[in-house]
Parts: sequence; structure tokens; C-alpha cells
Amino acid sequence: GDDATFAAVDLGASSGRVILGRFRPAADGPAALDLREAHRFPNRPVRVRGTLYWDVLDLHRGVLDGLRRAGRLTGGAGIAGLGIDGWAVDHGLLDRDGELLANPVHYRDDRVAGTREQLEAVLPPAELYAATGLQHLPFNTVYQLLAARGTPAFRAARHVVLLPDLISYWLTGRLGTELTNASTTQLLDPRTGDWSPRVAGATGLDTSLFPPLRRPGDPAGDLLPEVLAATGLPGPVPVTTVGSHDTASAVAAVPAATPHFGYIATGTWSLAGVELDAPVLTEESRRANFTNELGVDATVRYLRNIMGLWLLEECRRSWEVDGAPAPLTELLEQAARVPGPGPVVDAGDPAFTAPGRMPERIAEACRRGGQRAPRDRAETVRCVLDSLALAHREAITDAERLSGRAVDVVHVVGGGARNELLCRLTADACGRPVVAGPAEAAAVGNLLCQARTAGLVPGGPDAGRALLRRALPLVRYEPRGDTAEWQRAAERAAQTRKER
Ligand code: LRH
Repeated sequence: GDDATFAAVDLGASSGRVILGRFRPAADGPAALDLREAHRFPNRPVRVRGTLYWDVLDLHRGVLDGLRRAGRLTGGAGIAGLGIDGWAVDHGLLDRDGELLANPVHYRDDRVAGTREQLEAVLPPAELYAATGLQHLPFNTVYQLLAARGTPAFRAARHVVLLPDLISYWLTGRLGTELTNASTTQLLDPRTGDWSPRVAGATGLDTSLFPPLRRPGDPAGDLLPEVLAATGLPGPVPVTTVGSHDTASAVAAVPAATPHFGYIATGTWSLAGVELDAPVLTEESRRANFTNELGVDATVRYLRNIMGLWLLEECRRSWEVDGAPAPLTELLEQAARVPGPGPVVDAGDPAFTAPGRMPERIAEACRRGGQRAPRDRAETVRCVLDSLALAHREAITDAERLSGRAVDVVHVVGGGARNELLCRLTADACGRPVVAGPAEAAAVGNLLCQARTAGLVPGGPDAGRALLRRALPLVRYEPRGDTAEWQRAAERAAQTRKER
């Protein structure tokens, strides 16, 4: 039949992967989906002369290795297409010949210090929010560009290219700026889906440095002959623009059966909120730290950025055993036996953004808020997970209140869907059922966008979600206990914040 295999490149802050999705007509009519991981490779940022960089050539090598393996796994048949997604906000600078001028800087680098004040001096926060709908995050692209502006590399730049678009450029030779990711720059107006003249005018940043906008479903070129040669893939291989912001693709893969769903896309970050048709640009929404990012199918992701499993990853990194992070399964088993919610921190606090000394910083935050600090690793892990569950609860209830969209069920997608304790605590704290899965949500959303564009999943986004419900294993957690206990914990967490 019309059996087709697509490949998704998904770049995350801690690893990249190439995942194959085979869409095949099922006996009862609609398509089914088989997933297969072709390759997974670490993403290891590197600090040079005080600046934290992404090792983007190493990432590109990982992509090429993944495509080579994809070719082997599919035998002579190859792949029907490719889509690329990755984390948001970061960019590379290209000169007029299309050469990368400088290595892309990591969003956790502190070069952005002071740029918030610079921007506020020319555009008050309320106006910035009304124009862009974005939650203030210190590393939004607009701040990174303000920090880069005086450098020789920036002066030589003819193109500012978001990272998934950069990989796409290296694979196809074609430049573009994908819309969902462009909506994280804080230079785009979510109502028009175009660059905001207000922000460009106030900052003097030239948005024409971004290549032309393209949206999910648009063609993004074919793999270059040199890429086919290097990977052994039979051509032509069309590249399709997908929701290139990983969170856009992840939310497109939420297997919801009702419009009354909340979602938590968990990974390095937790992105928690609801899906809407239009942005919420009120002052109340700005004060509540909610963001309006653009999604696939002209949706708006109304959500709050929460520090996420970064807190746990950083703890494990500091408890390294023989150069490897402390083993996760053991830590989670021990944490599950700790009674909770005990000491908690505010998992939305930007004080946790920078790397290093995470267990100590968590303990300090507990004490600052008048709580006892976790006594050992198990308690520290429990503190992180309780704090995340709490932050999830607050984001979901705030999203519901600020948007007017009732939430009956919370979908946990992304890496945290594999974390049973996190899912269970999130259900308890939210007082709502949690449905967990898919764990590779960004890749699945990426694949689904390609299959829909190719006409293999007719019937719009709901048909796509229905396919995922049938095709993927999902786990349901019913809420237990008393949410009043979590309300008290929320009050404790609020006391731990450095700046309020
Ligand atoms: C998650 C993510 C998130 C952004 C952050 C920079 O990977 O894309 O949506 O806020 O990375």
C-alpha cells in the first residue's frame, strides 16, 4: 500500500536524535505508525574564553550519522522525507557567502546580562508584551541580538538563522525562518504571524536579516547531492518544514481526545499550558509570566516556561560517578520512598538557569524560604520532583483561569513521560488525571506534520491525534490524596524566590 517512512531530526539541549516513523495503512482504514530510533547522540556545549557555545558542527555530524543509519535501517528504500526541529531562541550568523561567522552561543550564556534594561529603556515591558505576547526569558533572541550587535561578527552578518533552520540550510542549501520558532524570538507579532514593526523600530534590529518566513507544511528543499553521497541515502529526499520549535512539534503530538486538555512538555524544560486559537495579551497574563508561542495548524501555545528536568540533570551531573551522571533509576526509586511534599523550591525561578552546584543551590533556596534543606540525594531528588509537580499545578490552573479554557485532563509528553514518579506527583498536585506519552513527542509531532503534508493522514489535526492514541502506548495516572496539601506547599515554594 502507501506505506511511507519519514525521518525526524530532533535536537534537544542534552541530546539529539534521528527517529524514523513508518506510516502504513491499517486493516481498518486509517493509518498506523511504527517508530524506530535510528540514532541518538549527546549534545555537549563547550565553554571557550568565557563564552558557552553549542558545538554545532558536532551536532551536524550527529545528524549525518543518523541519516546514514536511517538509510541502512530502511534498506534500499530510503526515506520519503525529512523534518528538523530543535530547541528555540538560538541562532547562527552567516556572512554574504552563507558561511557561519561565529559559533552559535548557548542560551544559558550570560552575555545577555544588562540587555533587559536596554530594551526596557526604549520599550516598556507592557508594550513589549502587547506586541509579542512572550514571557520574559533572559535569553529570548531579541536579548541575544542586542548583546551580539556590537561585535564584528554581527556587523559582518547578512543572515540571522535559527538553529534548526541552520541545520536545514546545511542539508538543503536553502535558507528560511520557520514560523513557530520565529515566534520565540520576541520580535514577532503572534496576531499577524509577521515581524513586529514596533519591536524592530524601538530596538533598531533589522528583522530582514532573518531569511523569509515559512510555515509548517511548506517545502524546505531537497537533501543536497553531497548529503546524499555522505549518507548513502537514495534521492531525492524532500525536506518539509515542520514545527521546527521542538515544543511546537511536541504539542502537535499530544494525543488528546478533547479540546479541554492541558499539556506539559517535559524535558530540560517543562512547558505547561493550554492550546488556544488566539493569543492572550492582557497585562494580567504578562504578570503571570505566560507566553504565547505559535503552534502547528495556526494554534497558539499558551504556556509558562518552568525550569524542568534541568534541575534533576544538573544534580545528577554534580553527583557524577566515574565521569557519568549518577544513575537515574536508582535515584528515582529512592525518591519514591521519601514522604512528600516536603521541602520545595520555585521551579520557575530564573535563579536556577545557570549550570553548576545545583544540589547546593536548591538547599540554599529551601533555607532562604524558612524550610529545612533536603538531607541526602533521595530527598534532593524528591524536592526537585515535588517542586516540578507544584509548578505544573500552578501553570495549569493559571492557564485555565487566564485563558478561560477548562482543563479536564493533563497530557505529559516528552522525556518526563517516562518518569513515573514525576507523572504520579503531577496528577496528585494538579488534582486531575495525567495521560503520559509519547516520550519522543517532538519527533512524533515532526513526523506527523510530514505525513499529514504528504496526505497520508487525512482529516486535520484531530485525525492526527486520534492516530497517535491508537498507535502509541499511553499510561494514565489518576490523582490521589488531597490537593490542599499541595496548596500549602505552593506557599512554601513562593517564599524561596530570590527576587520577587
Ligand atoms: C525546549 C525549548 C523551550 C524553550 C527552550 C529554550 O527544548 O525549546 O520551548 O523555551 O527550549
